[in-house]
Amino acid sequence: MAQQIESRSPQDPTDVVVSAPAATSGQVRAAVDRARVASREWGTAPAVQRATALHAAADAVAGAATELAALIVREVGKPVGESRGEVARAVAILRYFAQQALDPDGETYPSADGRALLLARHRPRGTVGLITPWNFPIAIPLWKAAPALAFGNAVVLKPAPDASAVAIRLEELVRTVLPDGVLQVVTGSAEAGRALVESVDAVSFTGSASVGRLVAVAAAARGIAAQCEMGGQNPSIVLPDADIEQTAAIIANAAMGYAGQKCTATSRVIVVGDAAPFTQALVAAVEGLASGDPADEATVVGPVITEAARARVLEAAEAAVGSGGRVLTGARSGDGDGWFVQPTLVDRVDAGSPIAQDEVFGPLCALLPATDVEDALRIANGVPYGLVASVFTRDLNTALDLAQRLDVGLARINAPTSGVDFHAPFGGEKDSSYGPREQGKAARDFYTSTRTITIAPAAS
Ligand code: UN1
Repeated sequence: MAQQIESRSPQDPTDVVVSAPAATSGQVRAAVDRARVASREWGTAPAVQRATALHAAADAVAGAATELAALIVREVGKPVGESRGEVARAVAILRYFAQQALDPDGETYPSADGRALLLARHRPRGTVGLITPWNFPIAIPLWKAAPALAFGNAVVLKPAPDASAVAIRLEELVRTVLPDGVLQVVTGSAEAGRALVESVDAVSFTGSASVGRLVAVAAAARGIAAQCEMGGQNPSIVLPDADIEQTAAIIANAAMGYAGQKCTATSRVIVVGDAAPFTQALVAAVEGLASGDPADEATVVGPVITEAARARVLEAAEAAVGSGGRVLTGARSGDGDGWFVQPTLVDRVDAGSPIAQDEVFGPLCALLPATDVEDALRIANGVPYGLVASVFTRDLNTALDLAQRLDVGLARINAPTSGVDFHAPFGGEKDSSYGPREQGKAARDFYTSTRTITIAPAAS
């Protein structure tokens, strides 16, 4: 019998949201073959046709916004306000890349003899494989698929098993407005992912650093382009002149919103100088966050995705305590039958300890003291990841200096680490990312290759 994948609601694990057969390698290859056939026409169709189709896809998603938000709440436990925001973001992404399909598709250059026409044109790569995580079940598939499609590629999407239902519904919605085979979803887990990397023309991945590395290596072995967005261990640096209440509120949300399950979540708060007043404000802000049923309008912190994820958060907190850390709040399971865990703050931890180095991917944040700005910078950069960092200060010179010297892809001054702008480049340094940036105008660099064309006059 074919293996099944099953996606359960994290707030009510008895609720099986979808159960579907896991795609075999053969089925994945068949989907890629179909996509390849479809890509020929799609890639050579007038750009305006692709733009129109992507606008129609945006309409289809917008038309189902309420239903999709409810499905996101149910399947991955994202609080309803954030789920609605994610669907709205997905619609905006589709419209943004629909327009980009009509942007200039290359550049001209002066030719050697001054008479010939020398130009470089962007062309699709062919069929792109997308491997996406469960935590942004519609925005991430679309911020990869929309540019891929806009620039003339066909797409085969393999979502994380825990987000299969949202991906299946997305495919149903956009299938009606796109040519056959241009966007296909294959549900499955590692075998399907491997088969995809083994058969597509380029692969874009978001997920853990360990799997991302495997994807990059497998892609390199085949000589195809890869783009991997992996983890983060994101710091927020709080300088003594920062507004304590406002900063505490922003960091509490960035660390604990959606139970910290974002690669952009704040995992370390580095406080320069006397940490006591800020620590007190942060504990109060975290304890003030509404947690519980993600379908409740007020909820900011819902459950974590699985039982194993909850165990990982509790174990990380315990390990921190074992090495001298102090729990300021949380470190316990939450109420209810789902995978709830209380937002957890720990201080007195060593900057080199696992809680301050690894990506736990849950509502867990470490407070670290720093003697001065240089010390804070050293701690902030002293991890294997480099996705995003925040600095809270009114001192423009220090802000500018840190924005230069933080080893990250996104530096944010007086703004949360989480919440990215789809129209600007996104990606990190070190173990956080591999390959070209996603989103904004940068997306084209990955989803296209260029052909340099010389047209010289024939002898008359
Ligand atoms: C956001 O913070 O708005 O998987 C997006 C992730 C990131 C996306 C974060 N790639 O969490």
